[in-house]
Amino acid sequence: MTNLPLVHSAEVIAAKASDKPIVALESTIITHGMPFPQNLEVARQVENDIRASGVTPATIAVLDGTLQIGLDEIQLEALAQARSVAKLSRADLAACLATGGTGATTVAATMIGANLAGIPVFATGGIGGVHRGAEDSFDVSADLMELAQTPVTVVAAGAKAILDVDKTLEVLETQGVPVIAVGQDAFPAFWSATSPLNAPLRMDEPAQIARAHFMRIQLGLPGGQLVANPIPKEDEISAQVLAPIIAQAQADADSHGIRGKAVTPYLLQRIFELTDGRSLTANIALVRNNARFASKIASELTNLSRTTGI
Ligand code: PSU
Ligand code: MN
Repeated sequence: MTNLPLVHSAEVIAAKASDKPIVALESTIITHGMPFPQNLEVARQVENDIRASGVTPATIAVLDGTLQIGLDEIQLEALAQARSVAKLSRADLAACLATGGTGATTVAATMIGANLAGIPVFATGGIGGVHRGAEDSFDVSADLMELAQTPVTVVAAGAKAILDVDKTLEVLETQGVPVIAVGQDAFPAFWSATSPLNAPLRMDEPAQIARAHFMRIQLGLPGGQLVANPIPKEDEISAQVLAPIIAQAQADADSHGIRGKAVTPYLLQRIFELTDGRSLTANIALVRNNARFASKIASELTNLSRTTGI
């Protein structure tokens, strides 16, 4: 481990030294999920939401061949403004580090980094999933398989309606990933608080989610948990409003031959344009909401490990 190019920010080092809770954050949402300068404002806001909860944020990214656990203000700003930054998932992480590259981490790669750094909780907007038409394209995000093997609890606002939510839940079930809705039975659909599908599990208290995370470790089960935290009602865009916009974005992606890892960023950008930016306002609200909830889980997990010594 000693030769791993892993660098912690000063803030994360201080939190670790005093056993304070930490919440990991991904960086692809900054580089590929939102336009500049909103991406930088949101990244800062989300970090501050976590700090305001008495928890330390750790945004994860690869900078010049080092895996950064926590970014300082200058690094965050540089990443938010950088052009053509690589999007790193499980498949890309080692190659980027080995060649001294720079890249933003997806949910999958952020989970790997958080786990290496001993951070059990991670907040984001939405996870990748099974894309519509996956029966032809085979486009299934590596995020789902990561949840099955890396023990990090991920707080997200469900799966985006650009995905096939039914198939995404089926793959998660097959992979043995607990999917836990918060405050409602319905599995949330990112910009919309509900979807026609129920989540397999429901827990309304962060302490329950922390205990379940802990119990998986005690059982020797690999993998994490997906916490599906709905967007606050006042910020949501209804599924009816979104349906034709998503169909349009999908049709545009198909007609432009968008493939592979370019699909998700393309669809997000197209939906941003087609909603005149409303999708971004909703996205910001839900990420902040997830950061606050993840902070509570992280605090509960810290209490649990203090009392149990594990
Ligand atoms: N959802 C968002 N914004 C994003 C992503 C998802 O609202 O930026 C990113 C996350 O980093 C996620 C990735 O892990 O997209 C999934 O990409 P793919 O579908 O190529 O696996
Ligand atoms: Mn994909």
